[in-house]
Amino acid sequence: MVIKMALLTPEDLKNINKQLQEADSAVRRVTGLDIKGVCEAFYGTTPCCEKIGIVPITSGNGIIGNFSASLHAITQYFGFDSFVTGMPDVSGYYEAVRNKAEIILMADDNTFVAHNLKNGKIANNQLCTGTIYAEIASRHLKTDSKDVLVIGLGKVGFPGAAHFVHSGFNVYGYDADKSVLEKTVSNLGITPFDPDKPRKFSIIFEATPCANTISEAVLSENCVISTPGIPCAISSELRKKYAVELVMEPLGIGTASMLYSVL
Ligand code: NAI
Ligand code: PYL
Ligand code: MG
Repeated sequence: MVIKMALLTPEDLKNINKQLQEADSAVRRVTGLDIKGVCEAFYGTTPCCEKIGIVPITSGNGIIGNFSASLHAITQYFGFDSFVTGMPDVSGYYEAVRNKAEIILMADDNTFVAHNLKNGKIANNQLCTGTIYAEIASRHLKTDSKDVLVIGLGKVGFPGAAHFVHSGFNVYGYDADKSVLEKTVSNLGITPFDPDKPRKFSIIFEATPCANTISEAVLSENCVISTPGIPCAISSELRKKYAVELVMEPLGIGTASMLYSVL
């Protein structure tokens, strides 16, 4: 069975440096640490001049404009030495290893990996993205509440929900697919959230490929919404009305999480 993944567009990745800087500021306001700081604290690792080879992959839907260039910009932003190979696919992989890459970054339509060739560790983007966005939200400095709403329990949302559970949060979960919700309730022991009986949350995590999945009824003033989901889960009107602190960025936070996890 082929598992389909929501694909980025070149448009999503426009001005990636600016998007990263804004996300870094939001993460600092929420947690007191920047993205790097959260990754270092969570994984207990620090980079040590690792060289990263980024390999464009042409299979399936093929090259996404700005994807490799964005990974180059992201890895440089976090202080890594990195390069994009001239050739794609297996030839690119060969080129990366010949040019002394220690970590390989590459993605097809279903799987985006970071593979550390020195220590053998390998990271998956969906797992690392869900985990780090949950970790950021769980560090929200301005709330004592241990209740969190998770919307979207798929490949990114499930590990996010699992991370909240393992960190001692009371997790309320919702997925538009009833069978996914039931499976997650049974696997993680979370509480199913009923949109017809809403309540307010100060921490919300969202991982769906849909817009406007967060209704006004669940928002509290100054709540944190940590969301890798694209497009944005909340309208700009609601965001302003409730002074929502939004942590959202299309590629860099998840990539940082992958890299720190394989160091
Ligand atoms: P997935 O397809 O595995 O899971 C999405 C889940 O959302 C599904 O279970 C689906 O039933 C549910 N869903 C859809 N519409 C919903 C709605 N209106 N309300 C509640 N649940 C709804 O997708 P995956 O891989 O978990 O990705 C989720 C999103 O995260 C996508 O937009 C993807 O592009 C994005 N993503 C972002 C990354 C980043 O670094 N910012 C990294 C990886 C993925
Ligand atoms: C990693 C992202 C986050 C959301 N969706 C995921 C996605 O778009 N994956 C596909 C990546 C394909 C890259 C393409 C290239 O340009 O090398 N094969
Ligand atoms: Mg990201």
